[in-house]
Amino acid sequence: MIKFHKAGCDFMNLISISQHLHTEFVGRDVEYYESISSTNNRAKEIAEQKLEGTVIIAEEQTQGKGRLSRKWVSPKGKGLWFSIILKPNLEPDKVYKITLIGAAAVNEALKEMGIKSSIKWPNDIIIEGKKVCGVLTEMSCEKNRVKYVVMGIGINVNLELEDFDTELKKKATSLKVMTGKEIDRSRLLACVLNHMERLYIPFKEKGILVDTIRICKEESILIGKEVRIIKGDVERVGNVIDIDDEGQLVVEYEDSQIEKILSGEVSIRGMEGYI
Ligand code: BT5
Repeated sequence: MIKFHKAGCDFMNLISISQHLHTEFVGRDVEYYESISSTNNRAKEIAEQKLEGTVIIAEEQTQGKGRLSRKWVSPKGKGLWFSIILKPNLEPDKVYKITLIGAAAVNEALKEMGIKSSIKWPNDIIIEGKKVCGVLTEMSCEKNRVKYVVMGIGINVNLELEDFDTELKKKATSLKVMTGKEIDRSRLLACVLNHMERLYIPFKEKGILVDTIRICKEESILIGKEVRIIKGDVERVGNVIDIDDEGQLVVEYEDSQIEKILSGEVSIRGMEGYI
């Protein structure tokens, strides 16, 4: 059973979501909007009153956001713009691991739907060098414990290239553009939620992240590549040699120094263009 709070109506189809959803708690309470500023913001407003696994989803976001207050383009009826409320018993400095669970879940869901993609640690899903999905994890904490985490996921499902401005066209794409086919958003949503819960439960219950890390490594677009790491004003070039068991990116610099990087601390660009 899914509890569906619906304002307005569109083809985001409850029956189709239910048919494909196999979760215990993720996506069992869904708040749906035709238009909203940002599903992450709405999720944060209601997180304390809601059960873990509640999903906020919108056809359109007028102020969709990325990390560091960047803008996330979220046009109407073409994407999956949603947020999941989570309540892990966790220290705030471990929350970065939840972003990796989100990225791994999306990658697995795309694979299940026959679409080959890669993970650009920590929060992007890439197809042929272009971004089709981003994950934004936000949290509220008290006394060094997490009160709630909001995991926001944006997937460019049926967007056309014209939905992106000239700058974004160079680095963003959609599943429809890449596959030439319209994708069933309801099925893809259910698929992401299924994988998300499968990967999240062992982490929540026992801190186990093995499957998530395996997926992030196997599907990594960064391991073995030379990258530029930007931290504030400082930029360094290094080689990505691994993602460790804690989900940190392991980078070796030209002077053989090795650094482990936590998600959220850095921006990474490929040597040529974006990836
Ligand atoms: C992200 O940030 O990739 C996280 C995006 C999270 C979006 C979801 S949608 C549901 C939920 N509610 C929200 O308000 N947000 C979350 P970041 O790594 O900082 O990447 C942001 C950058 O990606 C922007 O600066 C643009 O360059 C680019 N970008 C913007 N919109 C895009 C899109 N639709 N597809 C691909 N790239 C985009």
